[in-house]
Amino acid sequence: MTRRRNVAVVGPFHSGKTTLIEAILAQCGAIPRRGSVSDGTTTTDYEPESIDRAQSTTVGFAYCSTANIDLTLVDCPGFLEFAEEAKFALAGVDGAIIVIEPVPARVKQTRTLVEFLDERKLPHCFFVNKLDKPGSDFRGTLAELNATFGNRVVAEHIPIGEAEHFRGYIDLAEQRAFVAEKGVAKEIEIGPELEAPAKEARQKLLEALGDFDDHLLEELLEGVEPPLDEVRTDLREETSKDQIVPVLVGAGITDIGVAANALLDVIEKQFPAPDGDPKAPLVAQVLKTIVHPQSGKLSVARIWDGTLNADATLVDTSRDLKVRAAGLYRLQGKKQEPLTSASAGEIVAVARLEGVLTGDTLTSGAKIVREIPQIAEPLFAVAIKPKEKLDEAKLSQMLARICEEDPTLKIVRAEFTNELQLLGIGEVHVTTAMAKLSRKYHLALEMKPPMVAYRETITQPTEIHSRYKHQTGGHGQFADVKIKIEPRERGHGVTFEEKIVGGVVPRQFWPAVEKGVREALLKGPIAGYPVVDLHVMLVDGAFHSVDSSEQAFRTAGGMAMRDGLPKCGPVLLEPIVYVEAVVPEDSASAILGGLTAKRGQVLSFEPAGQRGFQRVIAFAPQSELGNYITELRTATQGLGNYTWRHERFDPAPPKVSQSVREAVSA
Ligand SMILES: Nc1nc2c(ncn2[C@@H]2O[C@H](COP(=O)(O)OP(=O)(O)O)[C@@H](O)[C@H]2O)c(=O)[nH]1
Ligand SMILES: [Mg+2]
Repeated sequence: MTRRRNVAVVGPFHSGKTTLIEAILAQCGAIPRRGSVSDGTTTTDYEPESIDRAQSTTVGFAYCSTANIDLTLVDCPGFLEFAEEAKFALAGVDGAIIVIEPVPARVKQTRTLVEFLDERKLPHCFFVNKLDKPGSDFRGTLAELNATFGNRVVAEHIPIGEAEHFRGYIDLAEQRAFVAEKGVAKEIEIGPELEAPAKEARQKLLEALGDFDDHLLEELLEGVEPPLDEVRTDLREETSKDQIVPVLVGAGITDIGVAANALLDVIEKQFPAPDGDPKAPLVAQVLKTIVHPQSGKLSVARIWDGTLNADATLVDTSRDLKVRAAGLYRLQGKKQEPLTSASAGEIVAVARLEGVLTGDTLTSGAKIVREIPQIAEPLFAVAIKPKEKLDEAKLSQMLARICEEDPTLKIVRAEFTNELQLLGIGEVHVTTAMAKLSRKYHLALEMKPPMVAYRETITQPTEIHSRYKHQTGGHGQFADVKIKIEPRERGHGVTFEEKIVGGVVPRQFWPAVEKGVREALLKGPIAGYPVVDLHVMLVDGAFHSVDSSEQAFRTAGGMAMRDGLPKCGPVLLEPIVYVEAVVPEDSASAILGGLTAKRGQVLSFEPAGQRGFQRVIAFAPQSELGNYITELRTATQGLGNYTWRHERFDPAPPKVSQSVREAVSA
C-alpha cells in the first residue's frame, strides 16, 4: 500500500513532459528503450493525432516500479485546448509535477493550473526542465516563481552549470551533489564555486519550511543547524500537505539518470501514498474514457476504496446504472496488461462499461457520488455535415462516441439556425476531434463556420392588395385579399388577425391566408432570412363560389407578403450576444479595445473575484465573435476566458446589411 504513488505530469505545452515520462520509464526498466516525441515513438503520445502534431492531444497513462515504489504516471496535455480534459485525470492522482522551461516569461502560463491544484490541495512540485538549452535562466525562473506564487515555492535542488555547462544538481536538504556520467547519476563534491549559492538557497529552503514548523524556525533564529531527519520530515509533511512547493531541476532529454532518479526520489519520499482501504466497499471514479472502434470501450478509473475484480458488477451512481465489467487492465500507453483484480489506490482500465461516462462514480452499491471537476464551456463552434449521405442515426451515434471519449467536446443543434454544430475548446481542439472522427469511423465530414442567425423585420406599415387568378382547362383559381402589415415591437414575433366584414372572404379560407403569409415570411426581402416582429391583418378581399379554394387563398396570402414587405422599409436584424469576459488586468484595455472594434457595447468593467483579474461585460454582434475565443486567448496568454448567451436581435448597420446581402446573392 505505501509503495503506491499516482502522479500527474502537467505544465505548459512543449515543456518536455512526455519526454520526461519516457526517461523515467526507461530508468526503471519499464520500457526497453526510450522513444522520442519527434519520431512518434513515446509511450504516452501514441494516438495518431498526437504523433502527427508531435504533441500530446489527450491524457496518457504509464506505470513503472523501483525498489521502493509502484508509480502510475499520468501524462497531461499542456496545450490549453487539450488541457481541459486533464482536469478529470487530476481528480484521480495524489500529486503533480509541473514541468516548465527555464524561461521566466513562461511562468505565468502556469497560474491557472497552480490555482486548480491549490484549490484541490493537491501536492505538487515544479520541475525546471531543459536546463541544457542555450539561454536557460534558472535564477530568473525561480525569481519569477516566487514573484508569482510567493516563497512557499522554493528550490530543493539547484542546477550545477547551465546551458552547455549543465551537469547535474545539488540537493539542498541533503547537501549532496549529483552529476550525470554517461546517463548514470554519480555523486561529486560540491565545488567551491557553488558553495555560496548553495548555502544561500539552502537557507531559503529552511526558512520556507520554518514557516510551518515553529521548532525549525527557533533553530534557525538561534543559528542551530537543524538535524537532517527534521528537514526530511518537514519536506515530506509540508509538500504532502501542499504547504510548500519544491522546485527541482533537470533536463529530461539528456541527463536521463539524474533527472529521473531525483524525481523518483522526491515522489517516493515527499508525495503522499493513497490512503484508501482495500477491504472497504468499492468506490472508484472514471478519469478518462477511451473508445476503440473494434475492441470497444475502456474506462480508466481511480479506485479510492475497496477492490475491483475483472468481472465485477458495478453501480454507476452518477447515473443510477448497473453495469458489468468485461475485463480489467493496467495501461502502459496503448498497451493493456490484463489484471484479475485491483485495489484501493490503483488506476486501472475497466472494459465495456456501457453508458458510463468520464467523471462517473462506480461503487459496489453504496450511494456515494464523487465530485467532478468543473470544466470550461466549449466556445469554438463549427457547423458539420457528412460529405456523403448518411443516416442521421449513424452520424449521431459516432458523434456521441467522440464526445464520450472527450467530455470537453459538445454536439448541439444551434438555436435559430438548427445547424448541427461541434463545439470544442478552440479551433485546434475541434479540428483534431474531426480528424479523429474520420480516422476511427471512416466518416468524412464537411466543416464550415457556423451560420449567423440573421433575421429581417420592417419599420413602416403598408396596405397591399393581391389578386390571384388562374384559368386552367376545367375550373380556375381565384382569390383576392387586402392585407395590412404593421411593425411590432422587437422580440414580439409575428401575429395574424382577420378583420373581414360581411363574409367577403369566407371563414374557411382564413387559415389558408395565414398559412400563405407565414410561409412567405420564412424568406425575407433583404437576404432571405426569416421576417420577425410584425402584425398582419386580413382586412378585405373577394372570392368566387366555384374557383376559390384554400390553395388559391394561400397563394394570394404569400403574394401579398412578397409584394408588400419591400414597401415596409425592411431592415436586417443581427443577433446580439451578452459577453462576460474574465481577463488579467494587464490585458483588460486590449480586451476593451478589441470588443469596441467589434462594434461591442461595453456595459461594465470591474475587478473579478479572482485576484488580478477584471470582469468585462459587453453586448456584441454574434457575427463578430466567431473566432473570439482564439483572439481572447492570444491577448491574455491563455489566461482569459468568456461566456456568452443570446441576448436580442438589433438592426444591423447598413454596411453589414450590404455585405450580408452580397454574400447571399454571390
Ligand atoms: N533541449 C531539451 N529539449 C527537450 C528536453 N525535453 C524535451 N525536449 C524537447 O522539447 C520538445 C517537447 O517535448 P515534449 O516531451 O513533447 O513536451 P510536452 O509537450 O511537455 O509533452 C521536444 O522536441 C523534445 O525533444 C530537454 O530536457 N532539453
Ligand atoms: Mg506531451
